Amino acid sequence: MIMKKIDAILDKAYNEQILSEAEVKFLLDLRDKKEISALFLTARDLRQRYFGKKLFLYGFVYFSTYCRNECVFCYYRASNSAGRRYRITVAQAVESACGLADSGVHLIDLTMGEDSFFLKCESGLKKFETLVTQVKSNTNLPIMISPGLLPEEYLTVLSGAGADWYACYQETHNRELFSRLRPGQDYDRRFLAKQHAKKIGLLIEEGILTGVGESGNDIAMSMNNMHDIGAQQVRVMSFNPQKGTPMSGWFSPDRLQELQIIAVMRLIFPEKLIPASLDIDGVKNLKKRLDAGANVITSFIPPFSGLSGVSQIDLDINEGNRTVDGVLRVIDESGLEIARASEYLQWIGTEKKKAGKKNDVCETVV
Ligand code: SAM
Ligand code: MD0
Ligand code: SF4
Repeated sequence: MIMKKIDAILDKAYNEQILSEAEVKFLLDLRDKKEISALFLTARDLRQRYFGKKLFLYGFVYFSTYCRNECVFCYYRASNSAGRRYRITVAQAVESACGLADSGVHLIDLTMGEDSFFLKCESGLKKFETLVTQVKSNTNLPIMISPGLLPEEYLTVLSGAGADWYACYQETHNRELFSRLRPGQDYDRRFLAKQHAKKIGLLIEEGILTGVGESGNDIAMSMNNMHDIGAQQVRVMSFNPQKGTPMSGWFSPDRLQELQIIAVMRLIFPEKLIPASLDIDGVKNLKKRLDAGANVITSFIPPFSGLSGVSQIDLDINEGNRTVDGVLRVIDESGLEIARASEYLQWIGTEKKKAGKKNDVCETVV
């Protein structure tokens, strides 16, 4: 009986019909192994339809770990004296990014805490702009920026400097939970920044955390919001408790929850990018994330570069497991292969064109 219901919903998803909120919640609530396997299989089928066996890889350069914010889940929140702080130079960022480019990644993700050094004044913007220009011209790769909330002027300048993506995760689309997770931050400003980025031609990534007190309803609501904002990349990360933070005593959730969210995202957004992040468990569980339908591996970090992760500050980095060579076996075991650089460029080129056309239509209507 229940298998019939599951099959009906999965058939609907396979035929790319819109799933209702109740159906999304039903899939997220599955607990039986066989039933969950059916969900993952459909997710892989849909990934195959749009991406074949091809996987994209993202290098991660956390260039400043200083932050003015107090997100309760984050190791780098301003008041965490345990937090490992550094701000690298443009030359150091270029060196790490070039190493990542040589290793075969398709994109460089330039990430920082909300560091006042870059956000405070005109000279900060100039430095950020130089960083983007230099990393782009030296690696010849697409660039994602993940600097937290940025004013519109910054987005315009950094897009002009060559940034292709703006990543800024809401974490949840439940406003009350947002204000507990990101105290003192404005829900709307964070969401509007992404909308603005999209309007000026940047690709955007939206994301949620799981294991932070969200309900099934909240997750379903996030899927709707991700759909409405038209994010080209959508992610979920399992919460990892961090030393010295208000959530240090919380548990990290069972990974099945994240895997089911990845799979449901694939059903709802079959043609979008969905990461399997090395920043949650290192290389462990990477295969499970790929088996659930992810098609990007993120958070490659060069060993002994002094650079940190976010949720796992050092796990697997110096062991070389967060390198392209370190994950080859898993990619192979998953029956997948690394896409050519030109295939990634083609994907983002097509998405930018689609977004440009939609923006044109919106402007005509307005
Ligand atoms: N400072 C920028 C910002 O907050 O948008 C960029 C940093 S971004 C890499 C930080 C993201 O990592 C958060 O948005 C959150 O989704 C994730 N993250 C941070 N701390 C985490 C934790 N303890 N467990 C899991 N994910 C975490
Ligand atoms: C990751 N550590 O991909 C990175 C980071 C920011 N755009 C991404 C959270 O997991
Ligand atoms: Fe700062 Fe980003 Fe961490 Fe929040 S998640 S404390 S904005 S680095």
